[in-house]
Amino acid sequence: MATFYELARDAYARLGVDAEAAIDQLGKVPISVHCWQGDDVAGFENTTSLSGGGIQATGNFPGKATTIAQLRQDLEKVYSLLPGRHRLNLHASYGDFGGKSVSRTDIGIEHFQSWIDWCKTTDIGFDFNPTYFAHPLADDGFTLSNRDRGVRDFWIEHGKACRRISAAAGEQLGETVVTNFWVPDAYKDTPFDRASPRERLQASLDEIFSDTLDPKFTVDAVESKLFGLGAESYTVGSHEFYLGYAISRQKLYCLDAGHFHPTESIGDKISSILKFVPEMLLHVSRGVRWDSDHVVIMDDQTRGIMEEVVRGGFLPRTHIGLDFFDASINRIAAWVIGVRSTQKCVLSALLEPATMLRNAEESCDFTTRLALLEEAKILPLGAVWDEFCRRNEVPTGTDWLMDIKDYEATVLNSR
Ligand code: RNT
Ligand code: ZN
Repeated sequence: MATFYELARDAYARLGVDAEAAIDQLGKVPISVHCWQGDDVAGFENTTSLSGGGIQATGNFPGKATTIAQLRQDLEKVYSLLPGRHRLNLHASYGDFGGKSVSRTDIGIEHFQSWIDWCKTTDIGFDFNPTYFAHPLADDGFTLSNRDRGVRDFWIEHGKACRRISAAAGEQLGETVVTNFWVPDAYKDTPFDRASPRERLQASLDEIFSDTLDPKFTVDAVESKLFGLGAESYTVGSHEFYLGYAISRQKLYCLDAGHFHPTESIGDKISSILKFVPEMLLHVSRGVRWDSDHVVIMDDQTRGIMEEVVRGGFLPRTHIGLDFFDASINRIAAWVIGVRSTQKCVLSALLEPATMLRNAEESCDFTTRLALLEEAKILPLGAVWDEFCRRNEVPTGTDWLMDIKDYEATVLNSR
């Protein structure tokens, strides 16, 4: 008797889709798993400053990681439940500082060596982020665009230090590290002068990037934002600012799904952005009414993003990272749901009847196009997903949940 997967494979084949090829391709798409879901964006610096820029996890689910060892233990659990080889996306505030307080301008590869070693032994990739929040010098809401030269210099030094760490990590791992720059700089209320902070942000970024580093080891991304809590009226690093910056400096543009007007279609931006920048970083997130950073699910927005990436042939130029933080549910399950849902969206895009759709559109047969697009939504994606999990020797369906419930009872509840 044919298996579910074999029946599904045949159903796809009838629409000209090669399910085997989709499985192979999906296995080559790494997801950069964000460290900050594990501890509500706290980090290991023992700072008392607020996150700033509107990033704050809500909820108090028991058992959050409070040490590096616990965070690694949680991440290992996550990776063990994910099909494929993935990456770690680490913030600079998560360094291994050995209980010492190290200025963000003085961080070096030595503070991240244990993370890099851990990535090596667990066979995962590494990405990095300077931390421009949760610091006394970010408390007035401005970092790289601060009107105070001394404050700007501090944050410029931090950016430079982070890029050096990325380059060293990339060299050690033999893989390119993406360094993503996001700054919270913004005003709560309507500013009079919108231009000067942007001039200062541009100059600061130029200074940071003036150090030439080997792009084999690290590349830089810049992340735009519309607004945050307490930063409602004006964000220095807006979409237009960073799009212009990324194009003129040939940097990666980082598109965070929560950083636009709620009704804006993020997917639609991709083919335009990639016309003019070399590569793109995605922060896959889910805004509910605002940039709320809910756990990623298989929704229209995320599917639309992945469809655009796949249809345009942009996978080789797209780095996929996650950006959400929910402390109201089991944090490890949140990670697993977010990554697996992102992968399902990629798979669903890889399984579209692309040739038939393209032909219909080319011949102006929009009736067939609509019919096919509707049919594609109910094709047996789940059977292909389960097969992908099976081949990667990770749980299928919701079997991973039992594992996490067990981890919750034995590990999380005894923290
Ligand atoms: C904030 C940005 C940024 C952060 C992380 C922690 O709105 O999305 O990417 O979430 O750097
Ligand atoms: Zn983001």
